[in-house]
Amino acid sequence: MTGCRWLWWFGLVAVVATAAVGGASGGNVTYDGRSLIIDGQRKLLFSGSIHYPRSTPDMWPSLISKAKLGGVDAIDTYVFWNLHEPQPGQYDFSGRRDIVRFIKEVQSQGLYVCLRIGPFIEAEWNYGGLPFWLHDVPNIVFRSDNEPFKFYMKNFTTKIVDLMKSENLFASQGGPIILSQIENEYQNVEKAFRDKGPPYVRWAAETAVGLNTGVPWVMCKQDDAPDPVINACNGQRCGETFVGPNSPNKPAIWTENWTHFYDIYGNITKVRSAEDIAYQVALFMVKMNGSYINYYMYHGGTNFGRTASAFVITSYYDQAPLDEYGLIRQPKWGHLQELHAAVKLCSQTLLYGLQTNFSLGARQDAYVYSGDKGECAAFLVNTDGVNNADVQFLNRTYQLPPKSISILPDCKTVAFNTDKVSTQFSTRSRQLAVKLDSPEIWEECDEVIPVFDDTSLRSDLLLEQMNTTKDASDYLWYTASYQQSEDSQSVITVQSRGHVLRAFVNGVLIGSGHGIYRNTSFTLETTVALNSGVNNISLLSIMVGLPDSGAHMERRAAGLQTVSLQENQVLKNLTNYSWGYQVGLLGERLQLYTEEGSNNAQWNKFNSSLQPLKWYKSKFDAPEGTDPVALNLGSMGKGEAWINGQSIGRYWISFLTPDGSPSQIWYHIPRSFLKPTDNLLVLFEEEIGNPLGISVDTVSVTKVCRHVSDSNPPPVASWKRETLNENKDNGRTPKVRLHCPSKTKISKILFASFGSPSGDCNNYALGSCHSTNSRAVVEKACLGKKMCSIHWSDKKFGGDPCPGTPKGLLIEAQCQ
Ligand SMILES: *[C@@H]1O[C@H](CO)[C@@H](O)[C@H](O)[C@H]1NC(C)=O
Ligand SMILES: *[C@@H]1O[C@H](CO)[C@@H](O)[C@H](O)[C@H]1NC(C)=O
Ligand SMILES: *[C@@H]1O[C@H](CO)[C@@H](O)[C@H](O)[C@H]1NC(C)=O
Ligand SMILES: *[C@@H]1O[C@H](CO)[C@@H](O)[C@H](O)[C@H]1NC(C)=O
Ligand SMILES: *[C@@H]1O[C@H](CO)[C@@H](O)[C@H](O)[C@H]1NC(C)=O
Ligand SMILES: *[C@@H]1O[C@H](CO)[C@@H](O)[C@H](O)[C@H]1NC(C)=O
Ligand SMILES: *[C@@H]1O[C@H](CO)[C@@H](O)[C@H](O)[C@H]1NC(C)=O
Ligand SMILES: *[C@@H]1O[C@H](CO)[C@@H](O)[C@H](O)[C@H]1NC(C)=O
Ligand SMILES: *[C@@H]1O[C@H](CO)[C@@H](O)[C@H](O)[C@H]1NC(C)=O
Ligand SMILES: *[C@@H]1O[C@H](CO)[C@@H](O)[C@H](O)[C@H]1NC(C)=O
Ligand SMILES: *[C@@H]1O[C@H](CO)[C@@H](O)[C@H](O)[C@H]1NC(C)=O
Ligand SMILES: *[C@H]1O[C@H](CO)[C@@H](O)[C@H](O)[C@H]1NC(C)=O
Repeated sequence: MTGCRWLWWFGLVAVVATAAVGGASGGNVTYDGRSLIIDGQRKLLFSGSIHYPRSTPDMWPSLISKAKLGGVDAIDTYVFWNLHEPQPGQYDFSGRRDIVRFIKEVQSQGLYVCLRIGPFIEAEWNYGGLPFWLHDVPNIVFRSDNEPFKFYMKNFTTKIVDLMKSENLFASQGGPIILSQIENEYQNVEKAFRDKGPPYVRWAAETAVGLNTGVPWVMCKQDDAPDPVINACNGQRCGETFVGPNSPNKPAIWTENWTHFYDIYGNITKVRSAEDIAYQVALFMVKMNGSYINYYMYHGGTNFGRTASAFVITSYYDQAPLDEYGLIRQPKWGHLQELHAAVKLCSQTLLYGLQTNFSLGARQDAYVYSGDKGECAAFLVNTDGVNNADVQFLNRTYQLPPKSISILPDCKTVAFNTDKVSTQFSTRSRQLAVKLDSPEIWEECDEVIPVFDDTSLRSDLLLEQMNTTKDASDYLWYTASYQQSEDSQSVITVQSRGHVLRAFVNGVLIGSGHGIYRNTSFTLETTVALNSGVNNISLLSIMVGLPDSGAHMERRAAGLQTVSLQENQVLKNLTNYSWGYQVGLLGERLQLYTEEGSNNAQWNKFNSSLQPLKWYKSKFDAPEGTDPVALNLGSMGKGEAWINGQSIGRYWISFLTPDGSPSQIWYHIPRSFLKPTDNLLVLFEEEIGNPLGISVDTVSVTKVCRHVSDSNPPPVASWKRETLNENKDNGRTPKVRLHCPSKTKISKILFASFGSPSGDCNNYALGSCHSTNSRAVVEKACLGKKMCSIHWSDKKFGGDPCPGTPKGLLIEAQCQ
């Protein structure tokens, strides 16, 4: 992961001085110590990562517009080298790879682009984005001062820069790209390259700058990024951890503000709260003078096909502000939108004003910005993670919740507090659309377990897996023909460097094993009955994505390492035996997952036998409507799924998290993969699965909820307007708005309480004060509507239910 982010502050004096010194090369985009400067103006920018190949071109316009609505100014994407140059000199920019189309879509919606070329990107992407053919370039050492690597890196970087230039996409040409990135988090591995590291960093910076894009370059997690390249911070807590730019003339950029963390098989999703994100962003802005913050990811999407790196699940950053399907995730999206709006209200003062900071208490600070025309903006910070704090600021008292920041665009009114979520919450759910539970609609076909005689690739050693498959498949068969003089019980021990093993002897599964993320090695030891005569040993070694990071990726190894048989006291070491190899599955070679290829096999009627390694196929009609579609594979084991010939990714249901549930049950089927009827679904199942449990589901937001109260007032998005209208309604007046997304309407009020409801939208109950009119008032205002607004006043609810008590209004509604 990596990203582009900055945030910085400079006093007026410093501003004038640094602006004169100026920073980077570049026609219309430059920078100073405070921020990027676009067409002469300092900019405070929020950016969101959206990776074009992790969604489909028909999703791009809506993802970008939702990001824009969320207050994002720039879209950040990596460039995925191995998608674009699958063979040396052969380029592919079609379909999901159409980066020019993606950038033009961003441009047409008026947003900027941060282009993170890498071209090593990590990104939880297969081989960190490097094409596997690089592995076979003689004498290559990746990401080092190594001529072969530098040749190909420069070649591809130039190709991309030239492509962007030919389409006039750099800001210096009138295009949207304001920033580019070279390399990625190199400092993490630099030491391993000893004296070959620093010259490589210098070379990478010089090469990038020499491409004359006219816009600045960043390196993230590279504290010593050479001038004029800007060093940027990646992480969840750049507000606390960033060392800062390495020159006073460079702005503070946060390239990857992780909105949570990617998921791997076996881990429980760690959700990062909207409150924590907002706190760290605001802190970065004031403490680090940050002026550019990128959310990694704003939309994560899907690792289609075999693009996920080792042990990374198919769904990518589903917890981001836009979820895997592109649906708005609330309250995260809305809370950040309000943060952006509050910051934008004061951005001129922040960028051009004079900053002072002073203490408001033991663990409370004020950061105040003042402009030369009397403008004033303040951020009040409470770093105490446990206690509320009442602070005095300019003769007023403010209550700051634990670990929170209040933003006062006029130094008086709190437009936003990072800990107070008053935006709408929403609940996403899946509805069953098509059941595939009837045996008649399924056909199946056994994958052939090859024996030694079937193989043509031979070696007297156990071959390294990646070097053998060239990543053409996850699967590599190691076969041996083992002669035995009499029937016996033996113990077979197989050591593997990764990732998964399914061992067969004479066509029967005798055991399976697998490694885990970042510890991919494991040993399988099991007893096996051997016949007298020839025994066919067939070991299927399976990868779950190539590595994506670390020094010397070109030397990493996977696949079987040693094989031995122990019979009574006799050890037979088969490691240097005569092995025969088959790369990939027969079904893959025949392309059983395509309409045409599926005719290459004799399919049988479904039978529920407990035989592993099976292909299954069925057909289904697309669910009506436009809601996103997902395949529920909860009844399956491990494998891959295809829709109309396109892989929707690997699935691994049987790898449970510590709480006993699969890491991912639903697998996104983009609408554009579907036809109205007769969609071909093909699965390859390695274990024992039950396809009759599979269903095609739709995904939508079915419930919305909102909670506002005297201490948690409505949002800032309309802050200015509402301040102006303040007198129209008595006191706490702004309206509480509720709205159902896409084509749904409010069909039912699930809860409504004007009074002192307890808890929040995640967990609420009636409090001691409750207006009995609550439900009736809310139903009248909302039922049957897409959106409703309710004045939040005693009058509206027929009188004050409990004079003197602070009040709130909590509504939960069903959308249908
Ligand atoms: C931020 O800017 C202010 C005002 O110019 C300066 O005093 C402060 O040292 C800067 N902070 C950092 C972390 O650079
Ligand atoms: C950007 O800079 C170029 C040359 O430096 C100039 O020709 C062009 O007019 C500038 N564009 C804008 C929008 O200022
Ligand atoms: C990349 O290398 C190929 C030869 O492998 C060469 O034909 C091509 O011109 C190079 N492209 C660039 C942009 O250097
Ligand atoms: C997975 O969980 C382990 C144990 O909680 C944790 O140390 C690790 O950081 C997690 N990895 C990822 C990628 O989330
Ligand atoms: C102002 O902020 C800087 C940077 O966070 C900090 O080092 C300094 O102690 C603060 N000054 C006061 C008076 O709080
Ligand atoms: C705060 O109050 C004091 C005393 O009432 C007054 O002298 C001072 O001007 C006030 N300061 C501001 C910023 O309003
Ligand atoms: C890869 O395989 C080739 C033969 O196909 C062999 O010459 C080479 O040494 C192998 N490289 C590695 C790293 O295993
Ligand atoms: C081993 O494979 C050979 C070749 O396919 C086959 O003829 C033989 O029956 C197999 N032996 C066992 C014990 O399955
Ligand atoms: C990696 O896995 C192996 C086998 O499961 C285990 O013995 C070893 O302790 C693990 N290493 C680490 C660092 O967790
Ligand atoms: C078998 O031979 C390999 C290669 O020499 C060795 O690494 C391994 O330890 C041996 N296995 C046993 C059980 O002795
Ligand atoms: C297996 O072959 C390797 C490499 O040729 C050799 O180093 C090792 O000693 C051999 N092991 C046995 C058990 O023969
Ligand atoms: C990073 O983003 C998270 C939310 O994604 C936010 O809480 C945090 O404050 C941000 N950090 C910085 C330094 O921008």
